[in-house]
Amino acid sequence: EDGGPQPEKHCGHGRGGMGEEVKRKEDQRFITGRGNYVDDIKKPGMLHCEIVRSPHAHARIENIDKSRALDVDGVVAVLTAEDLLEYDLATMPTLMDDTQDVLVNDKVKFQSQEVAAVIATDRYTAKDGAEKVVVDYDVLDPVVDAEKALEDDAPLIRDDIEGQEDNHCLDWETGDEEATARVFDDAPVTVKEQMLYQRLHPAPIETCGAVGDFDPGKDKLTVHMTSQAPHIHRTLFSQVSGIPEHKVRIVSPDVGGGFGNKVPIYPGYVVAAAASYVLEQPVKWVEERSENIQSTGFARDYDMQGELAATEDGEILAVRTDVLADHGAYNAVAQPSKFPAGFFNIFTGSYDVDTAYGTLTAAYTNTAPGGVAYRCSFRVTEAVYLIERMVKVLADELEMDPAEIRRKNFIQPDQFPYESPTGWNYDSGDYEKALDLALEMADYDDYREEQQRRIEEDADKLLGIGISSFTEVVGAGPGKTCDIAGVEMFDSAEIRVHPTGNATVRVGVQTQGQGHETTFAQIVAEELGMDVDDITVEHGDTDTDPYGLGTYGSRSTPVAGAAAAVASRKVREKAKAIAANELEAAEADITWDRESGEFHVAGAPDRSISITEIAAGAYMNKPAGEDPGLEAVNYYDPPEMTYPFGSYIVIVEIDRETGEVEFEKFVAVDDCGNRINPMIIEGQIHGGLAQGIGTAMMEHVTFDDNGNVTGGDFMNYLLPTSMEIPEFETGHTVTPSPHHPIGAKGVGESPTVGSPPAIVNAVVDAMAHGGISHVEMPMTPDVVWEKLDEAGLAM
Ligand code: PCD
Repeated sequence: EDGGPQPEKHCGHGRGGMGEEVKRKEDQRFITGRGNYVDDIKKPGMLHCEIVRSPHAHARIENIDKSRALDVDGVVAVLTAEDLLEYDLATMPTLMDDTQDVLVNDKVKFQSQEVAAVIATDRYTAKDGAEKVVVDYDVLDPVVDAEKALEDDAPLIRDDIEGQEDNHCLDWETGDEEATARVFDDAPVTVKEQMLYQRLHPAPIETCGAVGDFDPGKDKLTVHMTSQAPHIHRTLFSQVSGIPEHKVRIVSPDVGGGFGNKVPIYPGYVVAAAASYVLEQPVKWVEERSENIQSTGFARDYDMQGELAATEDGEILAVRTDVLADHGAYNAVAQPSKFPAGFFNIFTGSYDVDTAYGTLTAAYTNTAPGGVAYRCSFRVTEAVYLIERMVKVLADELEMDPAEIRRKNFIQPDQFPYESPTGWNYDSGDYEKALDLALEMADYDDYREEQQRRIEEDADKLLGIGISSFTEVVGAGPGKTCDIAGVEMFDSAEIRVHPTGNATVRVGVQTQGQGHETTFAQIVAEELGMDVDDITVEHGDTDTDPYGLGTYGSRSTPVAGAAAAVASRKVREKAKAIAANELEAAEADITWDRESGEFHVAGAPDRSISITEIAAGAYMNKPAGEDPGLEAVNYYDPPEMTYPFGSYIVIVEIDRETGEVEFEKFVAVDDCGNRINPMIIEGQIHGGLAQGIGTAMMEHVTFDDNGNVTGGDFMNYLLPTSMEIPEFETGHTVTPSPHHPIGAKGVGESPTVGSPPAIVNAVVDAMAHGGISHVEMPMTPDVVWEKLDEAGLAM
């Protein structure tokens, strides 16, 4: 073994391997309009499905009258829970083992919940039919606020759960309560802050959709669907429908963005599949934008109390937190089943803190179910927000520089592997190096002076500087601790080198825009010395791809990427025997040279051969005793997760007259270990930072007291556009993961996780001299102006 690519040295063998900025193979198809998304799929005889949704957030269904809908010319069927009951499909399990109605049987629990489905010859007719379904509701009082939901007189939402007497969903705790209390009692300094991580909605360009296609001839159900996790969806579809798993095929074609929104199974998918089974014709269901925002998995909605105990000179002694979580009408959070609060335990962040304790209470409310990991490895976003905000609160309390206080508390490079007080094993890190680079790129000292000058001169615009030095945790498994619906979280890759010297790679993960068709080919190109153009990557079809757990939680590189490297090395091992045969040398004398990507005969450098050249040998001239063929598969169970990190510095200007916040400078330094494709990484960082800005400045799903979603469309749920996005300055350091075969960590979510606290810290920083310690997200101008006013800084 040659030890794999080395940090910073893996660039440029010129074959499109590790570290090269290979242009994205898939973009040829996307930019010429040849992508193939679910809504592009057309089948002979295909019908269309439209879902009738409840206008009420909480109501009992008294009657559903289908007759007028069935009278519409072109309407083929109207399905209700009663129809689905016959096939035992009226309910489905959530990823957290709760039971959710596919179509409401008795009681509606959130606005826009699925009540009936109209199937027609085209989409418009289906919509006309849906408007003619008459549903009689007995409207009940809703509760859309987690705190109110837990009050004694709150209406009971889950009367379908036996023994459930209130809206309490679950309790969770981590760390050492007593030890933490002792540290807080004796600590010279303590700080406390209450902060809401507001309800957000991932907003992929493509909404959710499916084409159910039951083939009665083969007794086989194919579902083309917008899925981030096709294999696990196949297993669940089989379990729920009773159709044997080998008779179920899930195809995830091109997916127009996932962001965690396409991890759960939604009623619409099940309805399309069930309808095609019942009607024996393909049925397409594609959601509209407001249906997506109002009924599919939301994210965040954590109301957090943060506390730090520290010494006078800023050494953090303990962290404590208490969270109230809104889980919506069902417990449908999308995270490994043993982690009811996701990876929130990691709330001690990048800091070497001995003692920590956290509690969480979750409530049911009359809102859409969710708690999906929106560009977030299972609640790490909330955890990072908590600790990075609290460090700023402490710095202000102690009048210390926020960079200095971070430096003082960082876990040091020689402490890795590091075990956190809540039991998490960080693989590697060099936090100070990333922070120093970010400070330098941001001209930190100059801006501090400028900030002071503006305060002294009572300038119209305040300057604020925010820092976030986050640590992420991505790449779930290992299987022993992480599973989805019981299936352990491993991933896979299969490589077939064909006789003419090119290869097909199939992976268990599923790209939604991340560029896997390019980066997985790069991993294999690096390991096999092949040209990246000679490698095709396939994914998203459970009939042909090896089983994998899917793409979310930035796990593709850490897990399937590792599988691709290991499978490549298996191929290389077999190729070695063929190389020996071709070069007429003993196998023991053959060595692999990463630089040239060829096998050499030891001591005779002119006698060399590439895998492309010997592929034919595997089929036409195989050595005695070897099996024909040149392929390998690997199922990779990661020994640990990977811990990417970074330091972001945001400099804002705040208009004291309007409360408007403008970005003056936005610096992002990321470390994701060895980098496969720096250009793709930069794209990932830009996209994630834009979403972080949306989070901090604009996005919020809101409800009125009647349970109406008031932030349920793009008029009211504000997404950032290019107008709101500043220039980003990106930088990187490289600290390889010691346990990953190519030393890589995930990176896709880092920018969304790391940036909101940096932005809020910057806005708070601008007003800190007025005594402001916190500003709630989204920081719209009115919110900021109120704070300016409170601080006596408004003009
Ligand atoms: N990379 C490189 N290197 C390294 C790492 C990484 O190169 N070191 C790259 C890869 O290969 C890819 C990317 O980058 O391509 C990413 O990766 P990762 O980190 O591994 O991740 P993934 O798994 O692949 O993915 C996932 C993510 C997530 S999670 C999200 S949200 C988002 C991101 O991804 N999404 C999306 N990004 C994106 N992009 C796009 N375009 N679209 C989308 O949708 Mo979740 O949990 O689901 O919430």
